[in-house]
Amino acid sequence: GLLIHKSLSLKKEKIIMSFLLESLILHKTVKKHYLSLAKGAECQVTYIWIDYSGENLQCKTRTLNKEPTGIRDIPEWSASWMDGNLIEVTLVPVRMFRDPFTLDPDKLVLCEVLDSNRVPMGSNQRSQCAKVMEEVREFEPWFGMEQEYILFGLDGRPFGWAPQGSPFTRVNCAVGINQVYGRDICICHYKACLYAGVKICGTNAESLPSQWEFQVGPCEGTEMGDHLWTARYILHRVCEDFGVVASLDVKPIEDKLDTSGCHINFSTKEMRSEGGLQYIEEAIRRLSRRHSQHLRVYDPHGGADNMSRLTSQSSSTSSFHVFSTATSCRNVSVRIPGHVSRRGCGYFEDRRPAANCDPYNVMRTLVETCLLETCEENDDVEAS
Ligand SMILES: *[C@@H]1O[C@H](CO)[C@@H](O)[C@H](O)[C@H]1NC(C)=O
Ligand SMILES: *[C@@H]1O[C@H](CO)[C@@H](O)[C@H](O)[C@H]1NC(C)=O
Ligand SMILES: CC(=O)N[C@H]1CO[C@H](CO)[C@@H](O)[C@@H]1O
Repeated sequence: GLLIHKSLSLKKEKIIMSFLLESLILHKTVKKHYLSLAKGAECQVTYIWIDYSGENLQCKTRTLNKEPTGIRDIPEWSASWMDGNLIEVTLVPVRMFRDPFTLDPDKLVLCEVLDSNRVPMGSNQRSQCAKVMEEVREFEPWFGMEQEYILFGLDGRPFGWAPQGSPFTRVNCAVGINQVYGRDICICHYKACLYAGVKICGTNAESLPSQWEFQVGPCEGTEMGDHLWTARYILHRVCEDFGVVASLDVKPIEDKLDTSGCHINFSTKEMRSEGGLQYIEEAIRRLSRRHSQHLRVYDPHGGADNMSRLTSQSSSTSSFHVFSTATSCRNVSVRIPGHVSRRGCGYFEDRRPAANCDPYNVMRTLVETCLLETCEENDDVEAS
């Protein structure tokens, strides 16, 4: 938020506030001049990493003398890590993208964060995920994820909403200025992701005005998490330019049923081949026995967010308490898309992950339950 000096009168506060808001979002055209300055041989590399909360991203930028041709050309770096104590950590580059903000040859590089013993910090779950993906490499696990988010103005209200709330009813994939707010952000984010090399595969307006979705995939193994986190970074940066905030909170608007999720599609080579439906059904059987274990890792607060999201009051979310599955149905935990059931092979969709989930945790747990662990009995005692 904005810090206003306490001793200012309310009126002055308001004037300064509106001045600050304007200076935050205006004059972006001025920036064009600086971005158009001739480039030398140097390359700006922006290091991106997941912070202690496991939800937010941080970044900082340095100059390299020449353009890196791959991840190996980008050196490790250090950063300070603040989670009550201030410690020094190491940033280890894991995946490189083109920088859609300062353009070629500049790069974005997603990093893992290691402590002084080179152990990943607790909120950095990528290496654990990578280990499991290595174990199941021969299954060729593919993922696709659908990130929902809600835009907020700097006044703290959903972007474009009147103080008394949104006058409009639920819409999905809607068109028209009276139905959707903030399409520019969706479009620019899409373009920026494509430029960067993020495997974004679509976008649409979601069920609340100012709620949007983008999809990333198909990605194999750990790549899924790398591309989704980078797409999130690009979203927050695009929003900075437009003077709005993208919230990945599960339920940022108290009095609305609408929530934001991050559905995940999953398949293996067997599921994608002829006769794959039986492997899909077996995976879903396994998932049904581990409902509460999965909910615990499907949001960053150990399951606390799922309660508010999976109310089963809305037509497109499922119950928090009971695992459910069906074909071409939106209000279930896990669904088999209609076209997959007709074709007899393909993938399934787990609709439970929260918008603020850590994709590395979600993918790892899916793979563990569906491909690695034997869970014959119903060990899901807590869900009932
Ligand atoms: C996931 O599957 C659903 C249902 O078939 C589809 O609509 C969606 O586009 C897929 N998303 C991704 C990211 O693969
Ligand atoms: C999903 O919605 C349909 C129709 O609204 C309803 O008949 C069905 O019981 C719901 N399923 C679950 C699992 O809540
Ligand atoms: C299984 C699970 O994750 N349950 C949690 C979901 O959210 C509620 C409410 O915060 C928690 O009490 C549960 O432990």
